[in-house]
Amino acid sequence: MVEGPVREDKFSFGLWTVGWRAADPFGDPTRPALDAVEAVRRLAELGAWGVTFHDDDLIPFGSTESERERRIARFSDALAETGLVVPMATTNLFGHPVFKDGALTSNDRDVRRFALRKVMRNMDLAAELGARTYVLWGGREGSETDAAKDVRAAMERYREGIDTLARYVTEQGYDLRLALEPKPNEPRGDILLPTIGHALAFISTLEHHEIVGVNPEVGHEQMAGLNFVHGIGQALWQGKLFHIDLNGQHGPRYDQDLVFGHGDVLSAFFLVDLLENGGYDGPRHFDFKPPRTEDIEGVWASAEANMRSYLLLRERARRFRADPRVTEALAASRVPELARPTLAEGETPADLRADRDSYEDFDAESAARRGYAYAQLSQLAFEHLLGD
Ligand code: GLT
Ligand code: MN
Ligand code: MN
Repeated sequence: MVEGPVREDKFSFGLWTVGWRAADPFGDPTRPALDAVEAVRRLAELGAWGVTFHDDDLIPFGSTESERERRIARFSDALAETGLVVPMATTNLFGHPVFKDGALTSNDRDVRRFALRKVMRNMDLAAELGARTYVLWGGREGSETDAAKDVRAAMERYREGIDTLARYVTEQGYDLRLALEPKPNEPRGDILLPTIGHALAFISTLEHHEIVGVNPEVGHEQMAGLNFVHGIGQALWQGKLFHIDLNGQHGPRYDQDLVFGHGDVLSAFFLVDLLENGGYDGPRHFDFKPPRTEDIEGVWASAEANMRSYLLLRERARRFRADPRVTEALAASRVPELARPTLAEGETPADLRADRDSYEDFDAESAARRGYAYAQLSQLAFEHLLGD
């Protein structure tokens, strides 16, 4: 049994997750609309710490100014009543048909300008509500045919768009950082910035790169057959893990958005171990879809399941790290040795070249015979995961 969740765990949920009405490309919604105030209250009762939203989750597209204000006021009151915070906000740049060819990279310049304004408007609200991260998921930035998109021009417009928004944030004095969310495909046949690696490379080209990072989602990397833990490791190493979307996925197929851990559970174990020990102290944000089969009680059961899965994995990861057999196995596998620089302090390439031990007198055959003992180590992790 695990205790919690408590606010300090920093669990957050998108309004669009528990509020998903479960319409899919083949069927109608199976659940009624969920009021944002009700979502805030139930999430707080379950022990969540934060709630996140798209502009259109809170204020339907096309609402009048007075309707907008009314909805924001109700939402703010619910936050004050429950103590829930808004750590992150984002923009819906994919739902309305105007975005059918994308937003920041639509071929239509008017659409690109409209998209920037839509983001700016919600950034004002995000800052007002105290958010520290602004997510940009470019779900419609892409194409179905390579004839339609000049990718080099699209990247240029993407760069212009993100830099314009980063500049806006800076000039407004908002304490907000931008986090780009990669995804390989769906809803577009191919989406630009499909993986963490693409996004990191893109960010390095930005003028305002220091306030732009990534918001990787478990299932999105796994849809592309990639190792999520490795992607997160690299994002952390580059100081770019600004936010994270936790969920579950069974390998390359459509985006399942399952409950966290309910996919590749071994990867989820190593992910939690990395987040807990790798210097990440941001939100543990769940971007899942309560299954279409569930009624509203099932929605709350699945929301709770995300947090319980995380806590269980965290407890297993802690036991793994505290186990003396693991310390021994890590040493036998020479895992700590990787932290040691390959060159000695002050050693130059010329010094290395002159070091006979490293090459001329190196016994490659005997080094090749040394095993890495990963089998024992990996089984220890597996057994800790199963609670043994
Ligand atoms: C959409 C998408 C998610 C993104 C959200 C942010 S919207 O639900 O599937 O992965 O995180 O725009
Ligand atoms: Mn997501
Ligand atoms: Mn997803």
